Amino acid sequence: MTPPRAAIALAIVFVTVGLLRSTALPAVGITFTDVAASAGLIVPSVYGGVDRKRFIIETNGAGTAWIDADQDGWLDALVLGGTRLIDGQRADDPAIAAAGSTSRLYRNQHDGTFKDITAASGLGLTVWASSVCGGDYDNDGRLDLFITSFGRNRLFRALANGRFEDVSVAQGLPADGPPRWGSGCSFLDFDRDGRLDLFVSN
Ligand SMILES: [Ca+2]
Ligand SMILES: [Ca+2]
Ligand SMILES: [Ca+2]
Repeated sequence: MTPPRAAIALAIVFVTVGLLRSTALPAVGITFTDVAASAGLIVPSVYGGVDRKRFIIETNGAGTAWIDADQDGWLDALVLGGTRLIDGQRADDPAIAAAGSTSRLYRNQHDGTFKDITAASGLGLTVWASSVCGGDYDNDGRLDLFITSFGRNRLFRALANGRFEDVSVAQGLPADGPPRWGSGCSFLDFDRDGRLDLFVSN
């Protein structure tokens, strides 16, 4: 169906105004500097083969999140990671997990640097992690985390001691069956009952 002339004219006006606005914006004078090394955020993330990637899952990489994991008012960094396949096979290489390559949680030390607290946090997963979303699903005032992966997803409840506990099974989330590829996720109170619900895309 051909769009009416009035609609085309209106679209041209919007595009023109948009172009004028985009060219008229003043320079903000902000530059970004890579401070990862001085901040202590330089551990490489493993995600699939180094020289060759055979499957789509190896090519995507994983997400990160700024969360105040220890509730001290300073944002901490959660960097998700993946793993690697045995050469020529579809099985995960156990050497990756054995070498301690995991998702990592870094505590903000209030001076521009971060300390790796993965081991104490309970978030040291060696899986094909994909994305993370945060929400206080049990209304205890502490931000809980949901991490999606290829294989199965996990719900982590924040404990008072700064650790996160995997409560996926206890909360009725699927823990077996054929593997699925959890991609994005979001906590939302879709029925407005005051308790966060969970949306997961696959
Ligand atoms: Ca913090
Ligand atoms: Ca909570
Ligand atoms: Ca709800």
